[in-house]
Amino acid sequence: MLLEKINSPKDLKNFTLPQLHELCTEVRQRIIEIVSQTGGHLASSLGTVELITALHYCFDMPKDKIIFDVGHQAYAHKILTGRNKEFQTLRQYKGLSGFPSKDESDYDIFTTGHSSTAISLALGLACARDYSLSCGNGDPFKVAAVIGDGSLSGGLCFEGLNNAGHFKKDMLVVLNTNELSISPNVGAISTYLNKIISMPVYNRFMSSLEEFVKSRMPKGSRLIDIANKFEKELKGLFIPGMLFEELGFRYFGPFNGHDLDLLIKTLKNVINIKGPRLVHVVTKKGKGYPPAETEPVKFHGISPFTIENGDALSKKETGTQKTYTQVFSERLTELARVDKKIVAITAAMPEGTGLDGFRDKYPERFFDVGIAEEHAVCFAAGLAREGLKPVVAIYSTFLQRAYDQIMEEAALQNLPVVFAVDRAGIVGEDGVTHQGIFDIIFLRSVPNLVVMAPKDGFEFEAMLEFAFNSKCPVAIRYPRAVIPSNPSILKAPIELGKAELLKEGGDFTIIALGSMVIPAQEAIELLAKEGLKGALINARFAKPLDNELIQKVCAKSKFIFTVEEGVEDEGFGSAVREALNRQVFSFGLPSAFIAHGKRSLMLEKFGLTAKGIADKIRSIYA
Ligand SMILES: Cc1ncc(C[n+]2csc(CCOP(=O)(O)OP(=O)(O)O)c2C)c(N)n1
Repeated sequence: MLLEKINSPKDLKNFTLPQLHELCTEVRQRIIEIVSQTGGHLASSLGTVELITALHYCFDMPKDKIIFDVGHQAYAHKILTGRNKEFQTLRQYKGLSGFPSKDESDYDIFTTGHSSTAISLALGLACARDYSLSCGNGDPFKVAAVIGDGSLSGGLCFEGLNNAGHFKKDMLVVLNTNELSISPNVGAISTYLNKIISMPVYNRFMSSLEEFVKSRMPKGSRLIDIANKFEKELKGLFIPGMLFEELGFRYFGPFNGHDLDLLIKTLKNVINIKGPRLVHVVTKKGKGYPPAETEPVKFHGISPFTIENGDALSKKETGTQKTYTQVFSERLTELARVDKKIVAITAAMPEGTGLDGFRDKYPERFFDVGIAEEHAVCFAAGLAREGLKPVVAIYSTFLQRAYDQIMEEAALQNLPVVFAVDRAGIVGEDGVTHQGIFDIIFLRSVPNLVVMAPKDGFEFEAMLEFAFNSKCPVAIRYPRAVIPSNPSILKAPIELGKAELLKEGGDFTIIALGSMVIPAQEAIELLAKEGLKGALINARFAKPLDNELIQKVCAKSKFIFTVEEGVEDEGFGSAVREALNRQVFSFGLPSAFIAHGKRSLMLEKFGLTAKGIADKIRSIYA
């Protein structure tokens, strides 16, 4: 096995081209083997094996710096940078992260996971390098950003490109196009890239022209100047808009991103050219594993599967119970059948958010805006201003990006935009960049915005209906989990700012939010067996709080506890403490970046289970 000889990318440099080909085959097999056991971003990582091998062959990492946008496509990078042995721990608790992680390796320049950041990060590195060099410090190094066509739909990329073209620093952008984001890529830029890809004539023609002129004409010949001018004119003719060239980049491509020899030859040449350069490669998502090539959307992020046929290994985890996302998907589609004003928006996540069902039923009322959360919220505000009822479904972690738009365009205008905040809480294997644990904190500071969290499926459906009938922006946060199988039998209708008293009386009161209501209920049952009697309030609203009920119930309690699946500092517990102006013990997650691991395991670790909550309460009594 050649792979066993690789301890760092330096070892690649001694390989012959045929050996590098063999290495790519081994890397690809290793990725398939391990991801079939751990789950992960298979299709994207299979698509970049040759590209990453070529980059490591031509660059001198870690002195040179390569940043992978999002980082979900970088498994080959992990394998080639000394992490092959640990690769089997991918995405497991205390194992390798599924994304680049600065704490894991010197070869991971940044911890990444949110898209469209690589160009700006690379430009920052390039500017810092040049400044240091101008002060007589540091060594020169090369900088590259590797970015997919999906990620290029994010506005941040264009802020980076705009700036990079202006600063004219030496840096390389490698644009990897495969016509897919998670699902088919959308937008005018995507259409533009596809046009370039379908015009291979241009590049072949240009390189033949260049070779012809250089080989036949004496150096400095006026003909070379004329040819250069001619090249510019031709580009204008053949590449619509010449987008990247006009932005100040030298454009090279499109190249077959699986042709290792061509990639190495191209990168070797392009690396030494000055200024901002963009190499455009075309790859196939899932390359080399037929089930992933055929179904790249399914294999973008996949749970453990059988290698022979690509079938999921087991449905044990979810059984027959529905997830919150499924309930959202079904209920929304049903509500939209009756209410024709309901429209739905996703930022490139139709499958993940469950909006694919809505898309298939009501394509004219569905909008995939690309990986553009800020735009998604602004766009929703525009729709709401004209009387439609938009729901924007975005994962909690990605909603962070749209904070200003929630504040200015939705809340300040008091527009009835519904925010379906999926993956709120511990997300599990995706880990540190994807935890949805900050939304209660950042949403509770937004005036006019109502923030809710359901404890079960019934409540979730009722909250959705309530949200669409509201006159203000409403956020509903819900976890990456199945609906609890033992919902409360109480089914009070949803009223603005009204909590639900699930259990009266007792020595203490727990006020629980959303996913923590059922564990709190079970904790109360556990403690009751030991003679500790407590009341339970299902808060329903993180904002506005039901001050009246909370004050009334807590007045009789010795101890008050809050439980939330979010960061406890400044979160829901703090809101209750502020409202009561007395001691409140809040249980939640630490104010920290929490690494990957199964959701159930992490909840247990942080004491957010029935037993954990009971233990915490017992310790306060002790
Ligand atoms: C801000 C943000 N929104 C959404 C996502 C979820 N996401 C991860 S990868 C991806 C698609 C990326 O597509 P592309 O860059 O083309 O890479 P490919 O997987 O096709 O290789 C999306 C939407 C994210 N990581 N960051």
